[in-house]
Amino acid sequence: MSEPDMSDSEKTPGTPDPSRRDFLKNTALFGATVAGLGGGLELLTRRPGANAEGTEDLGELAQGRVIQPVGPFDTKEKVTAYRAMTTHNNFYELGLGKGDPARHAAALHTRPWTLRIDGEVRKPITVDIDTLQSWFPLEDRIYRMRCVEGWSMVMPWFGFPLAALLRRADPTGQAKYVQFTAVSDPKNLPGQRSRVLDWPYTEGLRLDEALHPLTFMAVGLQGRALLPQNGAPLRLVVPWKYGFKGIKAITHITLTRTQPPTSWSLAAPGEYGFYANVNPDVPHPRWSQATEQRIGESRRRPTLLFNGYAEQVAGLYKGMDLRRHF
Ligand SMILES: Nc1nc2c(c(=O)[nH]1)N[C@H]1C(S)=C(S)[C@@H](COP(=O)(O)O)O[C@H]1N2
Ligand SMILES: [Mo]
Repeated sequence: MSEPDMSDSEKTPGTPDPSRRDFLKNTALFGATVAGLGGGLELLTRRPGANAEGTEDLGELAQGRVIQPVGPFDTKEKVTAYRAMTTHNNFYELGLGKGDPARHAAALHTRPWTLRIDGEVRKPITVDIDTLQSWFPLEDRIYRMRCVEGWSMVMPWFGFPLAALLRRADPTGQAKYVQFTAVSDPKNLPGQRSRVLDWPYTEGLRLDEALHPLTFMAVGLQGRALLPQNGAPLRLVVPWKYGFKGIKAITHITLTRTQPPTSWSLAAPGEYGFYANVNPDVPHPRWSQATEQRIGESRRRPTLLFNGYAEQVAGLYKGMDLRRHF
């Protein structure tokens, strides 16, 4: 990964035209009321314009709905503009440039989609994505998101805690880690024809990290179905870690006894560790991590330990040398 191209932050648009608000109100879903109601996501994914191919005009539709910080984990910081969240992306399967994932969104075929959960579990799962979404009450989570390259956003995810899914598979006493694997479709995904990474993209967490209540599976963003560029139809969100841990387009989850390999630490072990906890005091070998560019802001801001979630997660790393386990 390279340092950010700051010209991208110039593309962040302002607030959408208020005259569109009523239209948006009438067509978009309100997550708080959807939570717990079966079929909510079905509506969400079938809403015209919110198709999985990402062919809609994002400028026109701008925002799905205004998400209010109501939950205990929600940040009250200003949510990043929807257009920026959906046009400034890292998703190497769809290309290396920040604008490539949105441009090549149609290359990611998100239906049909099957998720498999196996390994150290008593109840392996093979499930269609639409069925999976109906299993859980869906909730909003407004999280800070910090890329290892030095830029950040505030993103209003919609989905369910990973812990709820893992409990359903009933991990054995031997399970210590969780490995995630992303889509493999070299025929259609332009990035998978290049050798930048060893495909498919893979990531991992320690089981206690995976079960932490902050760890989230997103199926939506700002009240709308996740677009391909953001990792449709299912992506991981671990807000206290660098963004590359948040693997997109997941097809396989396997619980393991030993620490799984991860794409970026295989590609550059000296630069990207397994833990990847956001830490202003542990520089990347090629740049400082002390500050970050919040997309849409003019000035860099200080980076926070564990991306501001230290109170919730510092206990997971008690006694660990965070410089060694970067
Ligand atoms: N499958 C896959 N997941 C991925 C990536 C990728 O290249 N492939 N990039 C990661 C990186 S580096 C970041 S910063 C985040 C970006 O998420 P966003 O584009 O939704 O902001 O996705 C992560 N998940
Ligand atoms: Mo990233």
